[in-house]
Amino acid sequence: MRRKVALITGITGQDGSYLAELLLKKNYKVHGVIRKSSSFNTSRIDHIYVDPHNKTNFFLHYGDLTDSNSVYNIINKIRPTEVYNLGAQSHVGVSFENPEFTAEVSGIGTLRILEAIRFLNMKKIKFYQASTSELFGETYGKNIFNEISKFHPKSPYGVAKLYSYWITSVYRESYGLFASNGILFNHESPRRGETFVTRKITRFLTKKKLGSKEILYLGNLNAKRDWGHAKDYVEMQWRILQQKKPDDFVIATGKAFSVKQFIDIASKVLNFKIEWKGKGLKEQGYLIHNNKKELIIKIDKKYFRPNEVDYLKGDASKAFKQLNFKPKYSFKKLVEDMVESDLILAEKEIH
Ligand code: NAP
Ligand code: G4F
Repeated sequence: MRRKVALITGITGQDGSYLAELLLKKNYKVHGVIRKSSSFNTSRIDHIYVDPHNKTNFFLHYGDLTDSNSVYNIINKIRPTEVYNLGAQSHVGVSFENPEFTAEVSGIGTLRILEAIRFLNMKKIKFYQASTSELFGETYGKNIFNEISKFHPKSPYGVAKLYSYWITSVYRESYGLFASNGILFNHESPRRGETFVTRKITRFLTKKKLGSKEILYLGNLNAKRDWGHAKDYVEMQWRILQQKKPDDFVIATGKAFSVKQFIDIASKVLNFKIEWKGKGLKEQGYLIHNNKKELIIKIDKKYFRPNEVDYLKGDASKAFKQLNFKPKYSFKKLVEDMVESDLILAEKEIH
């Protein structure tokens, strides 16, 4: 049997880096697409990179999801057995500022891969699409979303991902491709990008622990998300492609916490106590320590989105049953992992 060869778009991102580690452990040959950048953008994968002049199972290729030729050429050259399309402009807030770019990368980018697979007649490739809980936006009376819930995206990012979701399904039905969607709810880790809210919080609080004088400016504190750990979730991405038939799966923890609750729990890990005062744009967070009160969290309107998904909680019953999904990280363990890792980082930065 031919050795498994994976191609990962978005390998330099949070999920791409964990997935590459997982597949290397499973003895895959792993190829990743990286974008040309004027500064280094490989910090999450530097530890697994080996100069290709030496023996390695890990290879990087310059390419871009906006460039059909690069997508086609890479797939033609590598002839992967599995393709994980994790590449995206993945920031919901930024998608309101760069809607067209977001559509090109997070929407049409998926079509470019599927078309390359079709043109090359590589029907044995298994294709994974990184779909998202941002496809949902309205509860329609239910307080939990699963594979048959109604979609109602609320951002240019959500709409781009909706296109990707459906084009994946259409290529599965029309051309018999093994093409599956993982509808993943928010997942975080110490490798989460620093402009996403969880990492923004853990970076801030850990620096505060070491005496920083900064103030944290945030947007909607009351939004609720179903937060899991990226390490648990990339394992499910792999399992989705190991199924006998292509299919779509929700991956979620089934619990939702607000941004404010995330702050409270992260603070507790650091033996901090936060007192909240005021409401709406005037809400403020005070750090209570040594009988002193320090104002450390304020609201800034600029972090509110023109349209917001207020609430997301997923029902992953199908994945529990068919993928044997058993997350190792609880919400508390996830927050602890992020805080502990950022504390080490903050200590390094000080010295
Ligand atoms: P991430 O950390 O933002 O990583 C995104 C990756 O996409 C990076 O490697 C980035 O490269 C790459 N990329 C951006 N534009 C590209 C382009 N034009 N061509 C090729 N690659 C491009 O995202 P993540 O959190 O790992 O998420 C992985 C995937 O899952 C994304 O598609 C995301 O939308 C989706 N998703 C994420 C979550 C979540 O909670 N994390 C939930 C559901 C779905 P650079 O490093 O060069 O920027
Ligand atoms: O951390 P966030 O930016 O993640 P968001 O918008 O939920 O999107 C992430 O999860 C999606 C899955 O549901 C992925 F598809 C997507 O790629 C991305 O990984 O924001 C979480 C919540 C939002 O309600 C936001 O309005 O936190 C709120 N928030 C409040 N203050 C903030 C801030 N978000 C950010 N980024 N920055 C703030 O200062």
